[in-house]
Amino acid sequence: MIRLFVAFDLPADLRLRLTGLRGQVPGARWVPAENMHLTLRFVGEVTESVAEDVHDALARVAGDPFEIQLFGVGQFDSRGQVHALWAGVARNEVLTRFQTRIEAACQCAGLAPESRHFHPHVTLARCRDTRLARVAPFVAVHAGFQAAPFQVDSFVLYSSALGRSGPSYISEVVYPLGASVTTDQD
Ligand code: 3AM
Repeated sequence: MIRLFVAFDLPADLRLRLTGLRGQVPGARWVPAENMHLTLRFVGEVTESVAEDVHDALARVAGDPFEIQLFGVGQFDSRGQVHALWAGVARNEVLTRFQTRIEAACQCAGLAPESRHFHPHVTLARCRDTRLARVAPFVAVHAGFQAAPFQVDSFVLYSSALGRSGPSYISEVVYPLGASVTTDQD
């Protein structure tokens, strides 16, 4: 079995800038710069055979490079407990359409539809035992966060290994955007 997800990689200077947002938040474990990405689809644990089908479907996703801008910060929470802190993404219809194509490709490969609404973000920290009120200062301080737009010209199929010191991600396949799509008939 292999644990997979699909994401956009981020430029190194942007990841460095995001590490500058770290602050005093009780219970926050900050994501190392090399692990930062913008998730498009969590695939989960699949067999090698399903992984091949996902790869084949992703290889057929066409699209041109486009720009993304990170904007604002926020948190995922439920019942007053915060699970993650994130940097948000400025409203972007191209990104929304692109993610829909990734979702369609994953379903073509036999995956169950993702039930959760796509909320584009870059996770900055995962939190444990962090009450909502404790992240309010962090969110207030960085409410105006805005990064320079960057161009995405590829997307990545990552594998994820869960270790004791946190997950480590390996870039399994990079799919360029704007390149002509090849098929078995070519
Ligand atoms: O870094 P982010 O948050 O964008 O949260 C996990 C991470 O995305 C997400 O997949 C990415 C790589 O681990 N993830 C992990 N487990 C998940 C699950 N069961 C999940 N997303 C949805 N459902």
